[in-house]
Amino acid sequence: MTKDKILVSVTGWEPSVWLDQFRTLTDRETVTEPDGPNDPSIRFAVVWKQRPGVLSKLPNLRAIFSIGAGVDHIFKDSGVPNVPIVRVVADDLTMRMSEYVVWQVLDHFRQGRIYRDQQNRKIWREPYQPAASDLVIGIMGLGVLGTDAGLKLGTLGFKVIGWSRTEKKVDGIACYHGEEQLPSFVGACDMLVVLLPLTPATHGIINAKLLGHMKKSTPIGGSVLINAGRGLLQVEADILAALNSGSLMAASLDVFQTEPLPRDSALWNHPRVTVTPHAAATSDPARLAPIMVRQMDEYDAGLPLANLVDRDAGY
Ligand code: NDP
Ligand code: OXD
Repeated sequence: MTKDKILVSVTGWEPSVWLDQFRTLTDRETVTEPDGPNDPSIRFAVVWKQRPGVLSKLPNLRAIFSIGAGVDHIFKDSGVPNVPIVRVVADDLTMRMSEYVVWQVLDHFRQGRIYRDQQNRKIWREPYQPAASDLVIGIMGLGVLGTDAGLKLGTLGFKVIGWSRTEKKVDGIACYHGEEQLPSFVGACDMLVVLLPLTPATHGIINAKLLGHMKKSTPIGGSVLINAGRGLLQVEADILAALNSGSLMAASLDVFQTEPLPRDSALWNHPRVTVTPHAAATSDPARLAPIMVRQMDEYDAGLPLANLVDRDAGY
């Protein structure tokens, strides 16, 4: 009898970093390709931008695990079978994202750009510094990551508001929801932090129209955009136009329409843009593989899977 297998299809990753973890955690065989079409022994797939079609003919596939919190990478492949899809919800990932958000918010709030420029020019001057409670930080996407980041910003004294698809109640965060409330939500923010998933409904949502709702003047001078959700949420030409017209003061972008960010993108050298290479919250195999194996074991024992993706909503 052949052993049950885990298929690992992770474009952009060195597969061995995942395979090595699974091999220490489970007796299931771990492979990077099925043993021919219709391989009956593959029970679970662990994926990041899986090879297109690789999942389509696996008769005994029980569930797909995304190694990221986002699952848009899975749906780029039209051959995804109708089995449960589990996404990452893990304290480690959440903490990393909250660190990124707090880091960027504090850098803009505490005038990091101005101080770096002053130091380069040996200028000793203290710019006006408002209090955290003077600023409204808006979290666009009040899910697992957005809620944690928002609550942590709240403990630092910022006023925090959030926007989601469905109505929510979160202590300490004033909640908005739905398309209708989007303009008033954006209009109330001094900094906008985007932690939305990429779905047909959110594709290109950070565009000239949305940026046009942002405040022209804020306690730190102007509005700030921070996007660590997905690059295709944003229209980069519109962000550059808003930065250049002054209607957006600064931006921190971790994700881009095309990744890696093309060398000729004007975002690289823009003096008011901070670029990080889709690194806000990395998926650490040593921390995430044990969670996946536990879920596989529980599912095989008849327990339900947690953190399932709603295919209709796309996240
Ligand atoms: P969740 O699914 O927990 O939260 C998503 C949030 O977005 C929810 O509040 C949801 O609303 C809201 N949302 C979805 N669609 C819409 C819509 N059409 N209108 C308004 N709100 C909407 O996801 P996570 O918080 O775990 O992750 C968010 C995203 O962060 C991931 O999808 C991924 O793209 C990105 N990410 C980026 C990383 C990086 O390193 N840059 C690392 C990890 C994740 P509702 O609450 O009503 O469902
Ligand atoms: C994710 C990511 O979705 O790393 O987790 O982008």
